[in-house]
Amino acid sequence: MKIGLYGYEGAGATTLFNALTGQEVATGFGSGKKKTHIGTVKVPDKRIDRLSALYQPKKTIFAELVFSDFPAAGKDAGRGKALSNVAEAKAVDILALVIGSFHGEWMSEEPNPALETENLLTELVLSDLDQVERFMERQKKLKSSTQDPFIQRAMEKALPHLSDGKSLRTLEFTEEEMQHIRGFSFLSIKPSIVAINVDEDDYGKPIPPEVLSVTSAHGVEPFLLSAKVEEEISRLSSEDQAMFLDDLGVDEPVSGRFIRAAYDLANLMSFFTVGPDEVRSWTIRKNTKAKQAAGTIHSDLEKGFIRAEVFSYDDIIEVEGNEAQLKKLGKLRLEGKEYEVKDGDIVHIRFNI
Ligand SMILES: Nc1nc2c(ncn2[C@@H]2O[C@H](COP(=O)(O)OP(=O)(O)OP(=O)(O)O)[C@@H](O)[C@H]2O)c(=O)[nH]1
Ligand SMILES: [Mg+2]
Repeated sequence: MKIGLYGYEGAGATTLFNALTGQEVATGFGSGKKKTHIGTVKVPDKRIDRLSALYQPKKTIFAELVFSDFPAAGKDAGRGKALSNVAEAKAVDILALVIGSFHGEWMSEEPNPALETENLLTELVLSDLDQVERFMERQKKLKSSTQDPFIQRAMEKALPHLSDGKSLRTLEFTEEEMQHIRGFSFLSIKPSIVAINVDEDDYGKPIPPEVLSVTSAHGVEPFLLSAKVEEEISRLSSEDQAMFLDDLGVDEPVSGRFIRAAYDLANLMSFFTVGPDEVRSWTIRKNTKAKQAAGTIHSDLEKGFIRAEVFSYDDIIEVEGNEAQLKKLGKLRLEGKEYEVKDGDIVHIRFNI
């Protein structure tokens, strides 16, 4: 899974990227000009630690998230021109929009997070609008028999919606329309988190209602943080971290909270594979069927899928890792390809290729 960070110059995107990934990329207003920074983060999961203690495998592998910190959006670039590296942004699963809501020494004005959020979300809308308009232009030149009716209908709905400045997240598409327009990778339909980057003193205060009205109008999830403190905390030893977090009134560093928010938002969950060689977690969307879930492990497992042997994390913990005991209790199930894998399932795929 990939998460992309966008923000206007000096909003704190790179500072947040450092806090999330533990990297030490240089920060400072205007420092992020061209290059996208990439960092990988293990998805923390206490269940993997427990399973690893039970199975004592040679290797323990956590699911990973890849963060991309895109070059900052230019405030003076003009409407519809602020975003950079749009093709890269289209390739991520989730967007995180970083909004500068703190008082930096270089700032001449009071921060206006509601306006900044609206402006940045509008850039996503304008990028999509541009693409839809260009599509419509091309369509005009084609004979009607060559047009895909699902795409055509979806685009006709999307055009006035985007022209009104609204995000595609808030437009209803049929399942077929959705499938057919997936290839356009529209930005204003991607699950998105708006990270409101506040001063340390404002940590723990509620998000201003005028910001909430913008995020709800665009169908995105607000998330409060203080990037600079988070970056400092991420560099501390774990004992010092605990002390600092306690002072701030939060119970865990930003990365865990942020990753959970992203998981919830994008409807993600984890399943596990266990054994003497490897205990490992995998990320899939909720409601994924066993056969497709097998495909995240290896395409051969999907192609040659026969059955999945499944038991739950809670059950194996209950019998302290004794699979034979689990079998006796009838808690080891055989599931077919249509089975929807659940969060915390431990899965062994039987396949033949
Ligand atoms: N006081 C304060 N300063 C912050 C906060 N977050 C970021 N900064 C500072 O703001 C400056 C800009 O931060 P960056 O993370 O580089 O901002 P950016 O969004 O990546 O913007 P570009 O540098 O233009 O790419 C740095 O000097 C940070 O230390 C914060 O929460 N509070
Ligand atoms: Mg930057």
